[in-house]
Amino acid sequence: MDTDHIRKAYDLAVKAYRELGVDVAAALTTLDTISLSIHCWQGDDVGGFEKVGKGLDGSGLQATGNYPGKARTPSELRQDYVKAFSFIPGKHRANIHAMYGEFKGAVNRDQISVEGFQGWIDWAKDNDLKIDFNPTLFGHERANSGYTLSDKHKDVRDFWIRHVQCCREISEAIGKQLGDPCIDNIWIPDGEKDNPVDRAGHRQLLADSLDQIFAVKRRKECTKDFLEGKLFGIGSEAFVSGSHDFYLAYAVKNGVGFTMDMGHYHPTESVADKVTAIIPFVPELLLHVSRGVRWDSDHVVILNDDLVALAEEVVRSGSMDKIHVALDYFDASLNRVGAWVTGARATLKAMLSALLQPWKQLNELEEAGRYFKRLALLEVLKLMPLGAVWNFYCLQKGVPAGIEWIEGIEKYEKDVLLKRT
Ligand code: RNT
Ligand code: ZN
Repeated sequence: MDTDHIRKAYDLAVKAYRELGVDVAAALTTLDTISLSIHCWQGDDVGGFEKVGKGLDGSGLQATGNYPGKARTPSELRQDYVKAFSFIPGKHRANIHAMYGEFKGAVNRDQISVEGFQGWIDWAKDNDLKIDFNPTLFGHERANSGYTLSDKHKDVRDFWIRHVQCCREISEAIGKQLGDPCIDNIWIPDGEKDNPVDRAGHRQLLADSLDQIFAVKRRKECTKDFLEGKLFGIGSEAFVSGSHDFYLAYAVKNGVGFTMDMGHYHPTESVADKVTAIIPFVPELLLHVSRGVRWDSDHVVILNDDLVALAEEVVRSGSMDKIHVALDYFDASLNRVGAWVTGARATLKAMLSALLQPWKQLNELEEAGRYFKRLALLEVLKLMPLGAVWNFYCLQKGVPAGIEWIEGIEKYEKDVLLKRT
């Protein structure tokens, strides 16, 4: 895109926003502080690199599609990741899962240690990235019952408690080496296809497992724990031990971070509305930005109303410093690197659109009961030149502004991805 044209359009946009009382430069400065945690699992359809313990995947995580070119090795995944980062303006984070460790021999999940992640850490250092982490409690023979931390069998629970402990230690080591707290997000698949008679029993066991896990203290400047609930999964339609309510109560009581995934609620429920309901009562909030189509389908994130509403609530909450934004989706039916970039750019655009609102003025109208003007102004905002500001931001950050990034992805597909057979 013509850079002169981008600058001219930006200058006009700045003036147009100024008329509404919006400081565009200030919005861009804030946008620059937003660091998205970008999920490695979009790159290989939630595969991982393990050599041991593979079990049924009862997790309900379905990456559908068989588009060619998926990353098969750690180096391919990291190469694709770096390519994706090159099209996303700003400084972002890599979010990896325990199953992406690189171990010399067969190391089971209750034995993993930071050595298996040194390749990731060194890569992060080379690319000036920070890392977040997730224990992997699915796709393993010890999870074949459909339960892990809330299984009725002590040996199964103990195995997974050990795994989560290893992961918290790894997260701490990652955070220490990279000089930035590594977010450790715990999600478990536990649940049942049909109605269990003992919901209480599973939930008591889950609380007990978590108590054991968090009894070990980790350095807050190196790692932070988060808990992610869910409504249902494939094979856990009737019951999920770690539901939203369960973890919310647990997180509030125990001062643990809380995660909300946009795909983990009833389709008419607004995750955006939950932000300010929860943020005062938990230490920090992690958002998994996803797109459910009819169900928790984890489609590639796009700039839609749900995403904009979420971004608005994050910005308006006045607690941006307590909110972390991560991406979580996996689509195997199209170019995976392009999927990463599409979702990341959409999320940043949503944030920018929220930052470009005259919040103070809207709030004054609200307090004065001038609801017509509030409504009308919000409608006017929808057609403001957001794209011109976005293009300028990309230019400033040295990433393609217009459609060039799409061509960049297609070139990478031709030169690299389609050569993987
Ligand atoms: C699953 C959760 C969880 C996973 C990742 C891979 O429903 O959303 O966050 O997507 O751990
Ligand atoms: Zn999630």
